[in-house]
Amino acid sequence: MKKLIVYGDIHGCYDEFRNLREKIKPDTNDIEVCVGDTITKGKKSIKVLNYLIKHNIKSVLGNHEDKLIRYLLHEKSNKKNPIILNLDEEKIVKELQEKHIHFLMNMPLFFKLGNIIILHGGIQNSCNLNRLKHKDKSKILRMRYLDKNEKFVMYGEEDSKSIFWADTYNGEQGFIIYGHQWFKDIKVNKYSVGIDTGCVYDNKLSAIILEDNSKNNWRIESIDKL
Ligand SMILES: [Mn+2]
Repeated sequence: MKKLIVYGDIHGCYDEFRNLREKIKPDTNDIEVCVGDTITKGKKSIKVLNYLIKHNIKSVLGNHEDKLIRYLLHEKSNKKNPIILNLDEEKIVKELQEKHIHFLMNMPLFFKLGNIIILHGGIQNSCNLNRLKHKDKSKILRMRYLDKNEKFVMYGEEDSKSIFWADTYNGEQGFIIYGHQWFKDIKVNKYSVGIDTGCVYDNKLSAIILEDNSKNNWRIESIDKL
């Protein structure tokens, strides 16, 4: 039986990622995908990229990969780069080889397998993945909270009336597996599962394993932060 294995935000936590994958023991015909934010914050971002490339593990785009890609694209122009990197990001950019850049630049915004969708942040009910508007990309990468009119709330501007996107998602685009917002334990809703369990914030790294690509038959494996 073929499995779909989706890993939560790795954020450079290479050792935990390897341990988690060795615990799951994927078969050669299983499909493995990351929810994005594979790099930055943790100490071993380049090692994570090397491992993903070597083992043919895919990833959708996260906001942290997106930032580095936008930085690299600006560097090619003659104008002053508007993207400001922190020290960790600067170090990563210096160590990036051609194969890493190719891997990052080819990360899709979402990955669809039947009725299952893997994306980094979240989605509004008004959004159609087959007809994306200009601003949808940035929102899909960064979505956490919506206001009472289901409009995007900027990071840090949420209040007691804000609604986490997955708590109001109607399932119309499919069953969504996502990361970006971390929880102590995975967040399960009727039409979604959030699998970022904050490894880089000293909690744990989790993966969801779906048998036969079915949203009705899944389990979680986790590894605590070392
Ligand atoms: Mn993120």
